[in-house]
Amino acid sequence: MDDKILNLKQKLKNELDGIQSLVDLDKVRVAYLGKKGSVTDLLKGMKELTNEERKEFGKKVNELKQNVAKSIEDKTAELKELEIKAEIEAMPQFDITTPADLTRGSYHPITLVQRQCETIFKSMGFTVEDYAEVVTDYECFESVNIPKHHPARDMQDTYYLENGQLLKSQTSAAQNAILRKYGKNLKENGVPIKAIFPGRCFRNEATDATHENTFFQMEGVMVDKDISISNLIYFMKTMLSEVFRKDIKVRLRPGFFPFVEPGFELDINCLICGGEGCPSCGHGGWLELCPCGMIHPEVLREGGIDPEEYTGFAFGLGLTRLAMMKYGIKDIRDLNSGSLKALSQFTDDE
Ligand code: FA5
Repeated sequence: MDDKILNLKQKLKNELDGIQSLVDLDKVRVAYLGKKGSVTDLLKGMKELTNEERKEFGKKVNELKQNVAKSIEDKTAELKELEIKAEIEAMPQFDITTPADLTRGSYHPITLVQRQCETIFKSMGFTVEDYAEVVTDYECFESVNIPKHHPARDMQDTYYLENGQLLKSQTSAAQNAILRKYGKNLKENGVPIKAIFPGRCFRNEATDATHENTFFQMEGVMVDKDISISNLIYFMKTMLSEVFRKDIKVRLRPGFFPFVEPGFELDINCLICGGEGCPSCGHGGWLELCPCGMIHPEVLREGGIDPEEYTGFAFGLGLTRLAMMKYGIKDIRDLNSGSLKALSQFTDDE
């Protein structure tokens, strides 16, 4: 019997020496320690032994079992280490003496302009609000006085989702929520509503140098007693002179939006061509930048605010177009191009 044990030990050693993979090693484990394995097999011969011999032999088989398990364990560790070494060797080699590339990322021009606008409006007491991109028909249209089938909907070719919601086509979609959020403080404590809400908008547009299907707007509202067009013009002027820090020509002309009355279009003289006319301004010399107006009484009422007592203004600044004018970007499509060469050259001038 002792010979059998010795033979098994020697056999196992030889086999382990030749093993190269963990899969093969597991086969050896089963062959020795499994239910029908060689070590378990040794116990079958015990019937012929005397009690005393059986005790002695049982002890030896147990020792052998532990021995085999330990050898397999050691071999497993050895193979795992070899595997890791092979993985490391297969990895691409780095030359640690190469100087580091310290080029830093940069903010997208729209982010830069948005942050500038936020800083300007915050300094004038406005809060900055965030709003969803997927909204309901009520939020985007009905709450701002554009009922179903109103022709003004044709101006915004909207992406509807199968569940009836839609991708926000204008930041005005947040107006009702803002009026409701701050209306209580206005009515109970006399604190004016002053908020801006930048956001991404989506329209099914035929794209050109000034139109994208995905673009940014920044909405702003102010509601209090006795708010008038003069307040609106003051805030628009302040914002533009802070953003551009130079004299720019703007013009205000009548514009129709169902949620303002009266409504205006605020255009900026094209800074790419100086007003001569070019593809960046649709050859008109002026670029529609920031429609605005006095909030329609229906919109105030729908937001829970009494239009007999309060008035307010709203504007919808085209942030993407503002970035174009501020940084001299001729084609709006460059802004969504993802081209680092085109987009990484702008910095914050604050
Ligand atoms: C609106 O979206 C109104 N909600 C704005 C408004 C708010 C009016 C509050 C009155 C009071 P309009 O569709 O004109 O209006 O878009 C506003 C601005 O967003 C435009 O002047 C333009 O600067 C920008 N804009 C509109 N469509 C696009 C587009 N496809 N690509 C890039 N910019 C666009």
